[in-house]
Amino acid sequence: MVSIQSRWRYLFMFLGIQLVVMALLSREGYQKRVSYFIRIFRKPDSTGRNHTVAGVSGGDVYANLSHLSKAHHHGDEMPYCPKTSPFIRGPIHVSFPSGLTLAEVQKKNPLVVRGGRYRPPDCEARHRTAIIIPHRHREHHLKFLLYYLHPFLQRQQLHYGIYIIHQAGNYTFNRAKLMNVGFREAMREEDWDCLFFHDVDLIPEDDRNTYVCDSNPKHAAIAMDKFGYKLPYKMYFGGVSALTPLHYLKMNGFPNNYWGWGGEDDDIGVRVSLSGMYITRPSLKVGRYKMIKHKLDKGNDVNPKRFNMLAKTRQTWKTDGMNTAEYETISRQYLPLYTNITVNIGTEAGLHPPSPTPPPPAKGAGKPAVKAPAVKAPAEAPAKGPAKPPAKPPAKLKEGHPESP
Ligand code: UDH
Ligand code: MN
Repeated sequence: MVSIQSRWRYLFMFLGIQLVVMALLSREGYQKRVSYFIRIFRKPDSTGRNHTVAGVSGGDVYANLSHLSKAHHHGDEMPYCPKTSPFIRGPIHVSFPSGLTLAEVQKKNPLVVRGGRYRPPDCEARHRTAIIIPHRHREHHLKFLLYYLHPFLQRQQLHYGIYIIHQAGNYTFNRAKLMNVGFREAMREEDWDCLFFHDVDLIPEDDRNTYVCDSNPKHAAIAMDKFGYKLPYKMYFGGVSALTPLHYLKMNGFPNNYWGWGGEDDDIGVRVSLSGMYITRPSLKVGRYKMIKHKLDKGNDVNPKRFNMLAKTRQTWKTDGMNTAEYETISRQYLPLYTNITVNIGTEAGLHPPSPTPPPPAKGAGKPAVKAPAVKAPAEAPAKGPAKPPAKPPAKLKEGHPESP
């Protein structure tokens, strides 16, 4: 016979078990359980690298960074950072959760200061790297890039700054010219020893891909998911590349005349060899990137002149580039996670094409537009002249974007 007392006991036990099961199955509880199991499966070894099992690849880009905030060295006498950062771990897990906000990114990066600058708190960085990002209407991508890039660069113990070069207006996009703007505007602020020219939608997937310069221009984004993690063709130089100020000036920067999508990255690759340098690359294992999926933007139609222009790079590189980049800075904002430089780069017809309507007043800052100290008139697209008809890519330059229209 079961007493009344023990019946009550059974009833309470039953209810208790029910409650526990419900809590475990509730969304949050369930997620916590799952991430607990993922954590115990992913054991860092003595080198600090991630070993992943159960199909989970790559580590958390923020792992181990939090204790940095506590280690504050004061005074001038800081030791140099080690040659290889102890935070480097290898593969990084990249995904794009909905609902991420810039405020969250800011909170996760407490040591990043105004304008998106950072220095390691406990050692003197061996490298000063500026990241130059050409941008228009890609705020959604920018948010993810900042989420991953800040901790990625901190893992490498770099002194770094992030610059967004924002093309004002709706005229056709010009990626390469924005890079010239970025180069000049970044170098005006600090003595950067390396510049990373970086598409907004490419997320590095391995922190051994160090954002420092080589003795020659370096192409970093050699293994993108969209090309099956392979180099699409030998001369490819798009996505993410790294040059010292000397490399950049030696090749006269990037071309100013590629309006719209395509060709400018190949032109830049050709400039490297025309100026007596060569392209270096990390290994395929390390130079891995995920591209956030997107369509071709409005205002960035495929440039039909690109192959004709590419065929002439040998004749044009010295007279079209950094020495002829003309633009007007509209505003410069030192935001918490990056420096935003909004710029008028004009059109194919020049910086101030004759127009029947007066140009709109410069927005932002309220300060007068600062004219770049650039010199000559902008180099125009090759004059109409009797253009030769190679409407196809030069034999050696297979185009790098199979899925482009
Ligand atoms: N960019 C902008 N805004 C634009 C256009 C370009 O910010 O309107 C910048 C941005 O940094 C971007 C970079 O320029 O990452 C290069 O442009 P892209 O991303 O359009 O070039 P991509 O080679 O384009 O990635 C591939 C065409 C996509 C069509 C694929 C359909 N499946
Ligand atoms: Mn892209």
